[in-house]
Amino acid sequence: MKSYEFIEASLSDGIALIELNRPAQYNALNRTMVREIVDAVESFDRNEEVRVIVLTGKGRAFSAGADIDEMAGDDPVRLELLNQFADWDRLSFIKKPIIGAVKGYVFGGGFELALNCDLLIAASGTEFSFPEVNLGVMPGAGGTQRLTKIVGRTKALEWLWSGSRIHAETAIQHGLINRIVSPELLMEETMKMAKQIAVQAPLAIRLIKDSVNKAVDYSLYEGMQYERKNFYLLFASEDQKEGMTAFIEKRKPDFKGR
Ligand code: CO8
Repeated sequence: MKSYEFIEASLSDGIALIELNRPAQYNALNRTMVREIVDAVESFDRNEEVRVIVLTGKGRAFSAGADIDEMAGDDPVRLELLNQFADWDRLSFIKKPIIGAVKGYVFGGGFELALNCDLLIAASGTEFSFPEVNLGVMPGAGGTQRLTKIVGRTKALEWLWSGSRIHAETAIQHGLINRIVSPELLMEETMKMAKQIAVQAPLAIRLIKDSVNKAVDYSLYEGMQYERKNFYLLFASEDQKEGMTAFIEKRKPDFKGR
């Protein structure tokens, strides 16, 4: 397994684990760290052994956001030339499921990273916030867009303008997260969910993600046409034959991802 400076990556039983590893700074995201996260996610996405990717943070927080020390001296020309968001954009092309296991602070860029996960499990006590407004700026890695698409314009504006902390209980009411669990059980419950997905037919899991993501941007008609093509495509897979044969033969299917 490749080693990184600011994250740890490991793989066990088809489940890849990426841990943000800058706990003394609450996993504040510097640019190298973001590049490492994207590199690890992409290599797991290409690795045939991997069925699900889990993203979490070491220490007390998921992430307190972008590294303020690193960006405090930035100017627009430097930002344009750096083109740092090109790294973030690559996360939108990941085909496999990403489950975020979050706790403590999920702030700013850390919140944006969480919004790039497909499913989120939060430890009780987790707080989400876009505090950029307190620093005289705003989210830049998709926060205004992704948050609005999930919670709607009214709540998004309230949260983004106030910079206030949103508790896990509020986050779940607004569909931001899937589950709240006690902090001690965060990884156990996350792995349980990851395993449930990992045993399903990988191509079906992949094309479901692809189709659901299209629902966010497409009209209903375009989305339905897109879904249909993916449905037809799965009938070209060995796993469709295996899944339906296993049902008829009253046994468990053994999916291969082909
Ligand atoms: N950047 C850099 N260092 C940080 C950050 C951060 N975002 N957050 C915490 N740290 C560091 C502190 O400087 C401190 O370091 P040191 O011990 O060397 O002084 C250490 O982590 C511990 O922090 P605190 O002493 O402040 O700990 P507290 O428990 O008192 O407070 C908080 C914890 C509430 C999380 C507090 O640290 C805080 O408010 N942090 C800043 C949160 C914030 O404003 N985040 C938004 C940043 S802007 C952003 O994310 C823009 C996204 C743009 C695109 C994404 C590109 C990556």
